[in-house]
Amino acid sequence: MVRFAHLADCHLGAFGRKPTLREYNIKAFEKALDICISRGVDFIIIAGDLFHNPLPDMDIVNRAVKLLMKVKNHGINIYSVYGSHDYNLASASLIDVLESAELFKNVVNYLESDNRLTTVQDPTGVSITGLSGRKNRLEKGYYDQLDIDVPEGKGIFVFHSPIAEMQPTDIPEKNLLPISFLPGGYDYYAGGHIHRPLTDKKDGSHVVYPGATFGSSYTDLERESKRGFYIVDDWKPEYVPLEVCEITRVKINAEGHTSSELEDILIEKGDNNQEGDIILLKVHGKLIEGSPEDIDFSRIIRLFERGDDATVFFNKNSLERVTNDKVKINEEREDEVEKQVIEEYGTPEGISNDFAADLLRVLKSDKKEGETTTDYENRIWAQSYALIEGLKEPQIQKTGEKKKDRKRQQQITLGDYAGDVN
Ligand SMILES: [Mn+2]
Repeated sequence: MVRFAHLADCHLGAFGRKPTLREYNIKAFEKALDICISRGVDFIIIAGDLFHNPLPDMDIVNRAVKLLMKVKNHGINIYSVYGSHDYNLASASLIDVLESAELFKNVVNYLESDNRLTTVQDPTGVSITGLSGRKNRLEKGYYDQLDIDVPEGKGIFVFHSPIAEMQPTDIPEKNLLPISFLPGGYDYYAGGHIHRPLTDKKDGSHVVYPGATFGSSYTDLERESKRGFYIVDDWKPEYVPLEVCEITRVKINAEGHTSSELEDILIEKGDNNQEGDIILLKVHGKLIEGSPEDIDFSRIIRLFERGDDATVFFNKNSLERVTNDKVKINEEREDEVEKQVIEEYGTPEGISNDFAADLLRVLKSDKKEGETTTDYENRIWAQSYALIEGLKEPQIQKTGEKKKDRKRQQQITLGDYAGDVN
């Protein structure tokens, strides 16, 4: 009777800007491997995205190598495919280095010349093969014309792609693969990529996503309630939850309150809250008077942090200011409408209406076709700063230092919400 573990989407090194979360993430991985050892699994499958980046921090690499070494010393083999995050087109990924060190085996043996996929055999006799996930679903072409040696004995197919029939509707994803793309004849399909535990069947065999061991983004923490992996005993998958910290959601509705009332509510909540290692603090709704800018949010975040006891993710994206219904719009062209609204509301001292209109134009520009998120963010920053430099405001001008600091802070905020890709 074969017993194996199926993990995916560990994203080691994720939350690079929040050290406590990066630590929870690797702790979850460590816990998973410890459970695998204590449950006496024959082998472990990691279905992609072991690391968050192809070339992670050496500190994370060092930790991961020690953990993988521990598993190897217990005589447990690890089999893996690339995820969309650990694939590096330009050069070798860390995954390749770890494979060379025989810490695990990449099961993808794909001969591009004849689209042939061969298998690796574990000492238990189980055959394992698979295909890696690629950014933008580039792997789809491989599935299209796959020629595969279906194993005679028991076999596992490992993949890192979203299956259309299983993709949850609340997780946005493009380029899904139909379940029919998976080659037939296997006893278990070990999936990765979707950060939520899901099971389905293909020709009577289980098709499984274990979800993330911890998660890799703010969205994962907020949207997903389950973190863990599967242990498959005699081909029956059993979900093993991983709990390394307490995640607390605090949701505050600003509806019907003034900005100063909202500030009092938040201070009281922050003062009294004793729960949570991670706090997802969300403020939403429409103020009846005042503006979000009146509120000292950094003080409130510090209260929720209780010294260094908790890590706070603060989201006020859906908090709305009081709107002034009196602006009458006579224009039809978008830029004219904006110009009129800016004139009506006015701008802070030292900021001209033209500057406000120019900055608005830069900030709302869309990502261009083929532009990466990083390039897009860099372009918006460069254009915004070019405008700000042009202001010639003394307090902005003198500040090489301050500017850098501000940029860093902004990037932290962006980083928390950007890159919510699986
Ligand atoms: Mn992933």
